[in-house]
Amino acid sequence: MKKLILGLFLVIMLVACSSPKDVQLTLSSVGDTMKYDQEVLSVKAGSKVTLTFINSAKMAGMNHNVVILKPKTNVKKFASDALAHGPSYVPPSDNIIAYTAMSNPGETVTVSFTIDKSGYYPFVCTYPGHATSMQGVIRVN
Ligand SMILES: [Cu+2]
Repeated sequence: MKKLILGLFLVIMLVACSSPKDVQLTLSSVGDTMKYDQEVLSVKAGSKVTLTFINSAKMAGMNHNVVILKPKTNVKKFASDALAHGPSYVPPSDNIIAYTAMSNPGETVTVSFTIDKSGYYPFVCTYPGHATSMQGVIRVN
């Protein structure tokens, strides 16, 4: 009986430690369009998120990134500020949570970050001309 309890205890500890706090998210662009394949991603607050972005374009000039912003950021204004900050197109801003490198067609880039507070965190591609159609939101709860 004691062994069984100890065994159960170990199983519970293992489950608790293989923490669901590490989360892998994968996002892609859609072919040669200025679109992400998902507009809503969901994670639990406090998760250590590794976001992999696959640039699935084949056409030259279809460069993309993923810039994750604080809730209620004015994305339109942020994207217009970004235009003056090539080649990364990431302007200095307190509203940035994290961002990937600017990817070339066929390239995969990753970024890791942790968000502790629940909310809706917009993400956007800041390559010139893309922000209007290339947006989404990370729902943190
Ligand atoms: Cu883009």
